[in-house]
Amino acid sequence: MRALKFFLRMWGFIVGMVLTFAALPVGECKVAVDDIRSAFIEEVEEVNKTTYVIGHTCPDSDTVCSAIAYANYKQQLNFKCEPRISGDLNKETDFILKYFDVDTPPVMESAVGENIILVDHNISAQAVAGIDEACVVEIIDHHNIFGDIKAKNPVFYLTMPVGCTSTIVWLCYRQNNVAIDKKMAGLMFSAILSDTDNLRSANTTNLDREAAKNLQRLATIDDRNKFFLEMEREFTNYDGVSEHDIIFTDFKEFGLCGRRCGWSTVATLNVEERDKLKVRLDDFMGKFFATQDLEMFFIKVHEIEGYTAEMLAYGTGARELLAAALNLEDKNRLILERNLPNKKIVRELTSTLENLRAVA
Ligand SMILES: [Mn+2]
Repeated sequence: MRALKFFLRMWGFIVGMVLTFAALPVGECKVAVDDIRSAFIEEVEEVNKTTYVIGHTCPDSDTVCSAIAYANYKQQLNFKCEPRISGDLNKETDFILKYFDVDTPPVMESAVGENIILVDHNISAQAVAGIDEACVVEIIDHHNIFGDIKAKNPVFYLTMPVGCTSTIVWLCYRQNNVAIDKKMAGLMFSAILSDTDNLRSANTTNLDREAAKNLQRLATIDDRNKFFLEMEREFTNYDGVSEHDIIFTDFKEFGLCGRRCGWSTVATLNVEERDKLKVRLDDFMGKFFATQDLEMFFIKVHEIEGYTAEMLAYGTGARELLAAALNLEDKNRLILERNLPNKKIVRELTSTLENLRAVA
């Protein structure tokens, strides 16, 4: 009972802290976040046992950079903490770590028996193997909560509806007056640009903008747009990469009113690159689609410079459906003058299909 009361009190405190974070200009709150953590964790953490900070599998830049920066933050607060990754780096993250001269963290094969801090995810399907037999002590995240990560101990769970986990990590540094060196600033800055598409995506908040502005200064990056394009140049270089691999770099299967569909998101640098890649992918898909057990296959090829996109669609009626869903006149050239989030397009597709059915 006492433990429960204590937990509830602490929980109220955390919620209060999060609200305070949101309401106050950074730096005005006098209580440190880790005043809470020590009360919770002392009983579950063996002294001298290292806690590993790790992001999701198929790591992206936010997941890797947040793990490194958060481990650094904990180290500065005298916790034994080290970053780990749960898969190979993509080209973008590789560029970022090299640019800021930061070592790639070791890959963790299994979390069994380890103390773990999860960053940038909160479901076991995306977590490192063995997470069910690990001791999760913290979760720092900005995603929807599905809640299938189990912990036998109270956890420090810091989640905020912002565009990037690194924004939350930045807030932890600021809140606790922990110094942010140039390297860590560079990593968090890059992660924010990566997760928010250079602060343009729909999930970008003012807090992300504030964090990016502060971190850009600390990382001594002069031109944000120039840096972002440089960062994406390698990532979107598909020379020597097969069409199959391009399509499956970011691929998801989803249900559209009971139909099995595929969705691939492909990034390119500018309109010329987008047009070139479109021809390549279209040629390939002409044959490849028939080999897939899917009713429809959508590919969104977007370009980073102007933030436009072109949709490719395969399967009976797929182009017509997409044109109707997005109010596009030419079903043979499905251009989005402004890139839309995948979720929004799928929502439009679903409601259009439902309406068509209702009419039929
Ligand atoms: Mn993220």
